[in-house]
Amino acid sequence: MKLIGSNTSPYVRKVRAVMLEKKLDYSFVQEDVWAYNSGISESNPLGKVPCLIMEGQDPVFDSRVIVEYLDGLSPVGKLIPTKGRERVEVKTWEALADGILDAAILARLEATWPGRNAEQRSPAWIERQLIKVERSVQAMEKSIGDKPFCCGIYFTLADIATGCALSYLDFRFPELAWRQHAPKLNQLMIKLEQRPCFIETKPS
Ligand code: GSF
Repeated sequence: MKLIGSNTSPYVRKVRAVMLEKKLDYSFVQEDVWAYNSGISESNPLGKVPCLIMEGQDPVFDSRVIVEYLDGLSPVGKLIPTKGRERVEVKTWEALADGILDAAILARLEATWPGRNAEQRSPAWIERQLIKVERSVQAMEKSIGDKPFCCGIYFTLADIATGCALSYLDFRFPELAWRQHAPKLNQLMIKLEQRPCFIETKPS
């Protein structure tokens, strides 16, 4: 298996963390999707990473589809419950974590994408996205309560997705200081940061 991605993409990090938790072997092919000569669209017409390549099969994207596929490949370290309310809960946490990333990345691109000049950037749009981020972090804080992990006593994909999203905020939006406003999530994050799947995928 070949994973096309980058060290700094939080969606790619989620997939790499799942690979590590499930002890799956893969080769990591780094791709700068923002480079003018990027070849990513040959594998993913959306021009995005992560993208999973397996010989003789169509490429697989996006990160949610990839992690679901990987989790089904082996019973080792099951991360997504197979059915029922537990499954919906894990997938909803993942949707919220990915949604934080979608909003944060839209805000960042609005502020920094070199294809726009200063007059074309919209502070109102950036604010709209950052409100979503803050509201969602608060929703997570409320939802985790005193549970050791996002969905209860077991480590799941919800924790990986949440950890990747919160760590991205540390990396790109330190000024949001989310840890000060979400002490329970901070406790979770401290625990997650000690796991090899987070240590080995830290953005550089
Ligand atoms: C999002 C992937 C994505 O936006 C997923 O895989 O979960 N829903 C998708 N990837 C970014 C890299 S990053 O910001 O993490 C990407 O490839 N962007 C290139 C572009 O042209 O938007």
